[in-house]
Amino acid sequence: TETPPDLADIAARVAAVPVLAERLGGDPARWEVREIGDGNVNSVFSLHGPDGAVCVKQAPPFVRVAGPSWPLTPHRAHYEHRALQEHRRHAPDHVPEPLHHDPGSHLQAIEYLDGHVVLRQALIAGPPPDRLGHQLGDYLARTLFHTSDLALPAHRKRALVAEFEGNTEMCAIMEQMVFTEIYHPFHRNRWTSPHLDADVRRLRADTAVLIAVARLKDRYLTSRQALLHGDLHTGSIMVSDHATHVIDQEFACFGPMGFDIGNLLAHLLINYFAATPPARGDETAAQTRLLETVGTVWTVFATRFTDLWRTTPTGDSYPAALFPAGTDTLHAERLRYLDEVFRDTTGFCAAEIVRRVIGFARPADFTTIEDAARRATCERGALRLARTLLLDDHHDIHDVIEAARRSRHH
Ligand code: SR1
Ligand code: MG
Repeated sequence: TETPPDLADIAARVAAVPVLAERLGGDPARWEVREIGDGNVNSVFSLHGPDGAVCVKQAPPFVRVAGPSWPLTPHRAHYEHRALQEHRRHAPDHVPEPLHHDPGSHLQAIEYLDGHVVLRQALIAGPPPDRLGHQLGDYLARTLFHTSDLALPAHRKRALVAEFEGNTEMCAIMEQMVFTEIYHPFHRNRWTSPHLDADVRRLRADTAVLIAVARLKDRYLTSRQALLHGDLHTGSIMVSDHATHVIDQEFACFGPMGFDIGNLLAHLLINYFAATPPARGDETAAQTRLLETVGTVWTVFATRFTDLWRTTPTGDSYPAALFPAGTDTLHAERLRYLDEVFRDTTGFCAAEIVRRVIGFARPADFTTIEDAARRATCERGALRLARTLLLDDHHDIHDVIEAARRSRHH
């Protein structure tokens, strides 16, 4: 009963914006318009003309996959556009160019990423691209450092925080979906039943788990550490042979850096568990590469972030008047800061894994496994990892990688 998208209307709206019409060239009646989105929330189109292409996103006043029965603010398009602008400024190699935003129709146009595919699909089909871990570690370091109090003067930071506080409806989705509704009976939950029924019951009855997750929710609600992407899963990342671009910033808000990093690691690890063979077996080459990528994301993030802090400490929290750039006075303090980000990262990684097994938005890595018993085996391994990440200390990223291996073999 879904209404087919009005492709002619999309073309007409684009034709009315000179900068877009020029980019495409030729007669708008002859542009090739296709719906290309497969995300949960928005409709996405590509438009090709003789001179070029653009990507167009339209935010209907509801959740795309659910339809009008699940209303959702279309103003999410505004926050996505603003986050694209802010993040693009700091990581131009990894964020597509925002070209246009029409607040009236909640329509945005973004650079068309030629030759790219969605990372989740690439990982379901094969190993991670070689440079993925470096590129995403670099993206995270740049976007998170430059939107934090380490880089921004306080007045600018407060203004940005105030601006993104308006994205409340989108944050509320995360607050509910990630930290709350999966831990009690809720009509949108949909785990692999009956295979995982006992696992879900056990998790919900575990007070230590519930407290650990509530602590993370409190952190998501109260921290304004940096401007987050807010939904950094592998469906929000496009890759080509050489490049990696991050899209879909509609959940952008200020929050703890570990929320973005943990989300990304969760989805790399979900793919690792989804490839679990039915019987106990060695890791495949693709799985080994995934774990290496997990390690690289964190180490590149931590190294670049430290370099940025050392060389461009332009923010107000550790004033340059007291801690001049290029000195080593803050060496131990930087390690402590990153330790805290790492603790957040492992926690949010765990929370994201759990919600993707039990909740509404289950990832294709798992759902494309047709055999329910086999799917449950993969998902159970992921839940095992999440539980240990929530409850036990993990000193560094190698501990996390070893915990993933143990959880798969259990
Ligand atoms: C209603 S939105 C469902 C999920 O899809 C998005 O990608 C977010 O992760 C959200 O939780
Ligand atoms: Mg999305």
